Amino acid sequence: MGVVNVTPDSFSDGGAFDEPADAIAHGRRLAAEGAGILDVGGESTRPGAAPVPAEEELHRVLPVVEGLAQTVRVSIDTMKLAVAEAALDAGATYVNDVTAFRHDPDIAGLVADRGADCCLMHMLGEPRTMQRDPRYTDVVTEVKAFLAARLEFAVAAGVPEERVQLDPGIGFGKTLEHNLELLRRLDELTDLGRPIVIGTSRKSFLGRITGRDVAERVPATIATCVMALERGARVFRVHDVAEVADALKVTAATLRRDG
Ligand code: HH2
Repeated sequence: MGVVNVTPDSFSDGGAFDEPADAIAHGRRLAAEGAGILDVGGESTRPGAAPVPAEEELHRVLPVVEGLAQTVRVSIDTMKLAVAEAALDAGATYVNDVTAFRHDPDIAGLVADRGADCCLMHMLGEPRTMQRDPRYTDVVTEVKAFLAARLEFAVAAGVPEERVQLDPGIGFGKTLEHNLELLRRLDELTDLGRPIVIGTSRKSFLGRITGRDVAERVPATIATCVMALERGARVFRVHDVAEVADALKVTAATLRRDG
């Protein structure tokens, strides 16, 4: 899953693809590099990010979804019903909701009606405040129980289970230790029976360990993706598709030989 942020303030590529034509060209490049799906987002969820009104978010993402969906599978990264609906109308076929249908529970019915796929992600709190002293008794058990409950909610709203993917939400209301523990024990989430999505790309915990700035975190991102594949993750939400795709191909080929 390649990241196409159409935001002025995303933590790693904010402002890089403000013009629809630039974002479309970037998305096409990521698809050529091996992304099977492009995740288009118009609202940053970085810690402390300001919420964006639906009209502004729509204005940012719609031309990009339209421009990409003719040739590539497109996911809309949003927590808003109006944005999800317009993006599906414009050709997107997947809704990536970092609130797992809690912000706008009606997105579940929309996804069900349209036969779309979705990703439900764990987050403790909300982006504005989530990094203020997050606490868990056991982060993996709590994230797993949350994802099981949100899967149940989606299915009760009519979304077929096969359409749902689940994401532990690396960096969303988690300390460095919580992120590392989730990665180390990621295999425990595979009993949920749904594909696991993982988003570590260029995130700040990698900078904390390596001392690197955002643009220099590709090797660190690769290390996490390789470990996550080995522990059962199936979708990798990344900015640097070519580099990660090579690493995953080699990892997958090696694991196949093993088994
Ligand atoms: N991470 C970000 C945004 N959306 N969606 C899922 N499913 N999983 C993630 O880990 C995830 C996500 C944050 O990354 P980015 O889009 O690069 O930054 P920003 O939120 O600042 O736009």
